[in-house]
Amino acid sequence: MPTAVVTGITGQDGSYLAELLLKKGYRVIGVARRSSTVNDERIRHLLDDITVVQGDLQDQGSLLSLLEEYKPTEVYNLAAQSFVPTSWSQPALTGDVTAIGVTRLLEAIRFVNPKIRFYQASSSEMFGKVMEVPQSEDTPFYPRSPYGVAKVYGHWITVNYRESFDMFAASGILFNHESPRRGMEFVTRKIANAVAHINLGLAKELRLGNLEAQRDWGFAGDYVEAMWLMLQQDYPDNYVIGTGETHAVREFCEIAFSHVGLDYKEFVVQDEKFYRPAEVDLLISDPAKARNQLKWEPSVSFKELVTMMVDSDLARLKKS
Ligand code: NAP
Ligand code: G4F
Repeated sequence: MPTAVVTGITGQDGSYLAELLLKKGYRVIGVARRSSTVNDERIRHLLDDITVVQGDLQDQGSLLSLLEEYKPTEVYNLAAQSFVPTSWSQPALTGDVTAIGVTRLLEAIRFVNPKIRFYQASSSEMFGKVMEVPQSEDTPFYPRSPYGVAKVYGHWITVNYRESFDMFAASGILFNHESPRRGMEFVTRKIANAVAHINLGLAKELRLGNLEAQRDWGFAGDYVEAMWLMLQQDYPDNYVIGTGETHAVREFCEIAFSHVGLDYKEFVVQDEKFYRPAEVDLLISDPAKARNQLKWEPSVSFKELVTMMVDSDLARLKKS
């Protein structure tokens, strides 16, 4: 039975990846940082099947000892301070976790067993103020937030350990991927949750920032399959993962509200508070390499994603 270590197990992607790896017959070791309250909402249904161990990307020793104890063949680094606005209010923490944390994990692998295959969760935020449209593995980076800057470091240190130490270190440059398990502060979940509240008479408006920003949005469940595929290749590489389509935040609102028979214009209020110091205006992937080499394709359309998220929040609220 192969063993995989997944950092960020309590996050959106950690939960989907754990489900996928269990289905494929892995022993899954999830790494969670210590907190004063239980934070296992997304993985509660998996707790009988996975092992959750304490570890923190800010603590080198914890990473070394968990690799020594569980002897994985694959490590997926999904942990990060991943919310872009927080990276302006906590830039040093974001750098320590999202950038230097990658080095700590790579160092732990190098010391314990350099044959371990490593996946780094890189991001389309690295393209930032885009240098070409669409964005591929060869597009130069121009990050626009401390988060984007930290991810560029994480990407290059992964490439550097591949080249310096011949380690199997892959970097997945994933475009935005969403699901009913997305954190509430990200725009898609914020919209889906607000639509459900408004539809049930529990809220009257939705305050948002820039409605014109465009993103290449896919379904998180599809994207974790690409992570796994990257570690099954003969050689480690960089891969762009996205749908190849882009949509504005405004379109997400339009579809989400109209799904419950409402007009978003009557409920959405633009609020300066949610604008960013520097915006990423347009992201759209060129996923040709993933399609050709990994044989990876997304299975959920934009409209299906929006309606899945609204339906899920409606069902959750009705139940509670
Ligand atoms: P998420 O839901 O925010 O999950 C982040 C995870 O990292 C959580 O489990 C969090 O733990 C953990 N974490 C934070 N700081 C940590 C630390 N110091 N030590 C150990 N764990 C720590 O993010 P996601 O959407 O699943 O994304 C997974 C990864 O992909 C992230 O690296 C993200 O930056 C990257 N990414 C995401 C997208 C996307 O669209 N979702 C696109 C490209 C790249 P707590 O639960 O305790 O907070
Ligand atoms: O949902 P968002 O916060 O995601 P963002 O900034 O694109 O980052 C996400 O995707 C990245 C991949 O490209 C990941 F690496 C990262 O970890 C994260 O998962 O915002 C999307 C867009 C932005 O342009 C933002 O300005 O939505 C716009 N927006 C408009 N109003 C808003 C809001 N975003 C948020 N969070 N809240 C608003 O009220």
